[in-house]
Amino acid sequence: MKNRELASIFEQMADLLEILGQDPFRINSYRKVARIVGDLTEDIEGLWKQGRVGELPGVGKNTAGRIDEYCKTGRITAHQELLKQVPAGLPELLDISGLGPKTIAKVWRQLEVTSLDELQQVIDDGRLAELPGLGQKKAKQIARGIVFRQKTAGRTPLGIALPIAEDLAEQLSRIAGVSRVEIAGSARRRCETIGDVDLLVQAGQGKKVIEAFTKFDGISEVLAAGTTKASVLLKEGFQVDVRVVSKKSFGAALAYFTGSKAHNVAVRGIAVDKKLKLNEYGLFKGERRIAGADESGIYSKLGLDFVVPEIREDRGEIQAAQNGTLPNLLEISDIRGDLHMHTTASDGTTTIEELAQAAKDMGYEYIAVTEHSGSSAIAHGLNAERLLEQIEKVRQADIRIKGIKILASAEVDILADGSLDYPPKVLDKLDLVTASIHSGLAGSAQKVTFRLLKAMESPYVDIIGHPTGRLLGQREAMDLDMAQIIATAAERQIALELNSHWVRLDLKDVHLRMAKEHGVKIALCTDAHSVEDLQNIRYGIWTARRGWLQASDVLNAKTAEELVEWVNARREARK
Ligand code: DGT
Ligand code: CA
Ligand code: CA
Ligand code: ZN
Repeated sequence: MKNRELASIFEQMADLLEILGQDPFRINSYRKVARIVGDLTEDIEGLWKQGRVGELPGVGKNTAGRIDEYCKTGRITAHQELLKQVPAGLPELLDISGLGPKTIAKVWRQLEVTSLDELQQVIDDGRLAELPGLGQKKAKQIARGIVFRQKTAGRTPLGIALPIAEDLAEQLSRIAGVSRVEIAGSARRRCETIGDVDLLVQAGQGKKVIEAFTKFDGISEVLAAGTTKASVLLKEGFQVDVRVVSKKSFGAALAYFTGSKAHNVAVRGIAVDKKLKLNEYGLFKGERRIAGADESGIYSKLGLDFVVPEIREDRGEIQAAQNGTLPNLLEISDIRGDLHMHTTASDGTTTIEELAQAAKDMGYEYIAVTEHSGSSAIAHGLNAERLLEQIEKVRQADIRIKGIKILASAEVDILADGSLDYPPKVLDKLDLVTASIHSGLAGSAQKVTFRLLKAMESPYVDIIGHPTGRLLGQREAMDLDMAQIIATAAERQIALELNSHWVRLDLKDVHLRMAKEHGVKIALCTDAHSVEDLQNIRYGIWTARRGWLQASDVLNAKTAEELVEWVNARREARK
């Protein structure tokens, strides 16, 4: 689907217009189009072929013409023209968190900054901080944004890379002579971000597979192509490595290229201890191959229980596999409901009914509807009065829709001083309360940790939403004292969220494992803003497994009855 690329072109046009100080009306209209195209569940090219682009809300004649040009030629002239009006090094500055178009315009006009290097210079010599309206604090934030950008550059979120990898694997499997295709590498381990995608193909004739593969749509450059392997660059900007292997070595190659490298090294050490040799072709005793066609044969010949890809990180899994103590990891079927979702009442695009129906179709027993609270003005957060109306709507929907329990909940803002955005008597009307920080995330460790700890003192808070506030590749996690947060959550029996949207995955794997070890319950929620978003739960499941979570560690693996009991235990303590 081209939707994402088209959306980012419109987004960049809006940013460029803003840098150039042009018409706010046009800027807003481009941003709106970007959002609409980005949220679209249908393929924009498909709509275009059917002549239906004009039906999209907010798309006038002008915009429809630009979309038409893009679908025909892959580019938009107006976009190219705008790019010519700013120095070539400016657009990449937009990717730095804490640096928006208005500030970029300032540093360009007033300090003649035209590139990342020059931006770093004016930070270092203090001139950035001296700009009117900037200051030390903002300059520091931008400096951190640059470091963050450099750290994450070149890695793609799993939620972007995996659907593309799955599509490529599907196309590969349709090539004549191909009998098996697997995604390997970090994508198979379901890491939160992917350096490159590794695909493994089982086929007799490597050359033909490679020839067919390098002609796939969506490849912008063939970096290398031989008789058994190829590396290509996709238009999305990341690399894909394909390797063709024989049937008798497929399992050994899959194990090798799944990694992680640290896991492989440790497993090879066990082979050596047993006077065996392990490589990407098989497990060998002298010259004889004793395993290699499948991964399970290799683990079992080494005296290990099978280790699922998500935990192959050399974080204790090998010892557990030797001792027969590997955890029985969480599965999608363990999840009985989703406790974080937004409707049109705040910033979602769907209704309570649609969400409930979709959740029911997924086999869930319950959902909790959680709008934003008043201080999240951009997200149309609800003041107390509107929340009471929304609770009434939830109650009515719950009666109308059979077969699923709909809980009245809210995602309440944690304010600057750590207090909650609704008074106790309003919170008391909710079945469940999630509290989240949405502002001031760049504060010092002391400040942000204090805010969360303060919020956890409230007897009304059941879950802390997206605890660190990070957005993969866009915004750094809050500088929290995680050990203290986890200790307090354990003491007060408050659950921490694993926000399962692939751009958040917050908490992340290692923190989940810490939380589990301290007996803290984790709530796996999608933070859905549309019906489709409910499917993001799969990213949460994988991340939970990477954190060694079992069903017993998960709040929403409880039955509806058990969940209510869990909440009520805290309510009792309030009295
Ligand atoms: P990425 O691409 O950075 O997200 O991470 P991976 O894990 O996919 O790493 P990649 O693509 O460099 O290599 C794929 C797998 O191949 C890796 O997980 C383990 C294996 N591998 C690569 N290089 C080595 C190596 O030098 N030694 C061993 N034992 N395994 C390696
Ligand atoms: Ca890789
Ligand atoms: Ca690779
Ligand atoms: Zn939120």
